[in-house]
Order: sequence, then C-alpha cells, then structure tokens
Amino acid sequence: MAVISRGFHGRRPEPGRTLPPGQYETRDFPVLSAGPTPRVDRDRWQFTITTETGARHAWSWPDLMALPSESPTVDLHCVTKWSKFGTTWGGVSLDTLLADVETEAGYALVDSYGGYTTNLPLADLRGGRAWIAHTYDGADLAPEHGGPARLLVPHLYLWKSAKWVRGIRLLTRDEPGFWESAGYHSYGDPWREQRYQGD
Ligand SMILES: Nc1nc2c(c(=O)[nH]1)N[C@H]1C(S)=C(S)[C@@H](COP(=O)(O)O)O[C@H]1N2
Ligand SMILES: [Mo]
Repeated sequence: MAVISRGFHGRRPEPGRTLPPGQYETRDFPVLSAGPTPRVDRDRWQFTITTETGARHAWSWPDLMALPSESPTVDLHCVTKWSKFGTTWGGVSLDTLLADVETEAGYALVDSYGGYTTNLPLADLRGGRAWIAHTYDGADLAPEHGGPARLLVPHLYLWKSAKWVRGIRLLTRDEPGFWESAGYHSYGDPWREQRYQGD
C-alpha cells in the first residue's frame, strides 16, 4: 500500500470540490462568447418551449419572475479547461417549466438570441439539474454572462449553458448545435472528458 504524505502535493480540493480530468481551477469568471453580446430588453424577452408536435409554450419576463426561483450553488467546467467552484445563481428550474409540457421527445435543441444553439438529451434538463438562470451572485445576470437569462446545466461542459437563451425545441432525433457541428462532443460530460467527437 502506498504511503501518502499529505501536504506534499499542494493544496487539496475541498470536499465536494474536485476537478474533472484535465481541468484547472480559476477564481475569475472568464467570458466566452462566439459573437457579439446581444442586448435583449426584458420588455420583449420571451422564452419558448416547442414540442415535437409543434405545441408552443411561452413565458414573458413577468411570467418567468412569477415562477418559483431556486438558488443553486454549482461548479462550472469549461471545455477550454478552466473550472470555477461554488458559483451561486438564481433561476427557474427546467422541471418547473417542463411540468405542463406534454412530450415524448428525447432531445432538446437550445436556441439563443444572437443565433447560438446547443443540443442535449431532454433528460439532462430534468431532475433538478438545469435552470433558466437570471441572477448570478445575488445580482441581475450581466449581459456578457448571458443576461437577461441563460440556460445553466452545470453537469455538462459550459458550452451547453446557452447564454441569452430564447427557447428550447424538443426533438425526437438529436440535432447538433453550434459547437457540436464544429466537432465538439454531442454530450459533453466533463467527468468523462467528452470534449470532442470520439472522446
Ligand atoms: N449564446 C451563447 N451561449 C454560450 C456561448 C456563446 O458563444 N453564445 N458560449 C458558450 C461557452 S463555449 C462557454 S464556456 C460559456 C461561457 O459562459 P461565460 O461567458 O458566462 O463564462 O457560455 C456558453 N454559452
Ligand atoms: Mo466554452
């Protein structure tokens, strides 16, 4: 059995704060956007879920604000290898938004204001694992980080957490989004280091 000399290998992550393979910790909050930051007024903001049959469920900003809000504290893992521990958000669970949505779809394609898209299995939006986040660290979500609202799905690489989220299309067949079409992994589990197709 190996003898472990504690303290000899630098700072250990705190309990529950483990880095996925190939990641390093950062304390800042980098901004990664594939294009310019769209300015979306809360007045004209709308979030829609469209099912595979074409049924459309829509929420205005006041509709979203009227729903119960949660405040998850989660770790973020970006495919460019930074991770940020213990970020606190405010937002509405996708479980809440999907509660009255009748669907047999297996997949979701997320659309953003500005044109960004990303795909994931619908199951990953359920089970208390995904939110439409509208605050970060107790304040309105900054535009560069996706305000007024972004998808937050922290158990997958952060490119799945679409900023300036506008809607989700529920699909019976998986369809790649922006980065997935460019060779990124269709699922993107940081713990299995699914960065690119074939990982
Ligand atoms: N609409 C939109 N959402 C996006 C992106 C983007 O370019 N456009 N970039 C993704 C990527 S690659 C990452 S790492 C995170 C970065 O979020 P941040 O800028 O708040 O750190 O947003 C994701 N969501
Ligand atoms: Mo990213």
